[in-house]
Amino acid sequence: MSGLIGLAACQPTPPATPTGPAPTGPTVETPSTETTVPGAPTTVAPSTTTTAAPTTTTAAPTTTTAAPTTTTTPRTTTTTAAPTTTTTTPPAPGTRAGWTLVGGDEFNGTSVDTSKWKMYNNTYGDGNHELACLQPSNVAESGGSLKITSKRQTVTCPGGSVRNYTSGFLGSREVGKYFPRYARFEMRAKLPHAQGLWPAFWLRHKNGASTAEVDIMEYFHSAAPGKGYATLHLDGRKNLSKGRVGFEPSNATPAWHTWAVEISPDPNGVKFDFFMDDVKFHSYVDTQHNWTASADAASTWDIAINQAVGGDWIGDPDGTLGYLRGADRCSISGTAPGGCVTTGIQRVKWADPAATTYSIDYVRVYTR
Ligand SMILES: [Ca+2]
Repeated sequence: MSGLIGLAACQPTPPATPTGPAPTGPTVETPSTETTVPGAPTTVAPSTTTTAAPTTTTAAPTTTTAAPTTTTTPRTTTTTAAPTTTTTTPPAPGTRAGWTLVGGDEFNGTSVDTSKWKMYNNTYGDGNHELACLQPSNVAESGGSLKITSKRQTVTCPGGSVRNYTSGFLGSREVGKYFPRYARFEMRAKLPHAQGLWPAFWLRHKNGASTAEVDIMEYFHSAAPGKGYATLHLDGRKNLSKGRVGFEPSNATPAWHTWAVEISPDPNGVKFDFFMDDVKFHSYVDTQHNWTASADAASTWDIAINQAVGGDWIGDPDGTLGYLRGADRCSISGTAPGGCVTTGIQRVKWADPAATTYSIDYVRVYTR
């Protein structure tokens, strides 16, 4: 959740986030790497492929030979048995070969587990000029998933700021949940396609996001319709490395995709590998990593899951399509504010809550 704007210029004062700077937005520049995963974004991105076992039934030759006189050869029917079908039992949730599940949330309950997450009630994100008041009431857990729904409604947020939009944010640091430095962080989620909605899954260093931040998935619909970003901000080196990947057409009904980072020791430092649907689309080795010295290896990261509304990097949900008001420029290309390219950008559909909802099936943390 970081970007080009200097932190000093956009430090918010979130009541619930004493140590971390606000997410500071994306970049809309050409990313350092971009991976096209087969099938995306112009076709449905790869999902689980199930190959049905072939069922081969060879029709029996039916031979009836009339006897020359009164004897009839018995009717013979031969059926070749279908190949034996091997039924593979799906692995238990969270089972991953070579890894041990050490944390996360399946979100299969009926309310958010407040021993794992703090639901913000503030205007965290002011540093990016985001527009929403973040409220627990915009977060729900039901039907096997967590749902963060952004709404167009006017509320007075704690602190007195009146906002015309609401949304949700879950953080683990406020409840003391930190995770190992070297781990795999994975989410399965559906992302809404709309200008002004900015779903994200990211890690903040225990000493704050200004020390280190790992953006596992950010979706800037208006800047890169149908594509997700992974970005590193380490030791104050903003946008140190990033990659993006197409996950589905930007006018599609949102489908489930997995997003993950694997952080591992490397002979030259610390390695970050980013995956979408288990396809690696970005990798970077940080040879400096001063940030590793200032937190215990067993508890380096927190987890943040949120959906921002509006601001510098995603455009206003009800504003000019393709225009980033905060940055006063077009999100894709063109001449701001009225001549921006809008190809692939969808208008938010407030009347349909499903179209403004970021759904998360699970978050899992593994170590080797
Ligand atoms: Ca689930």
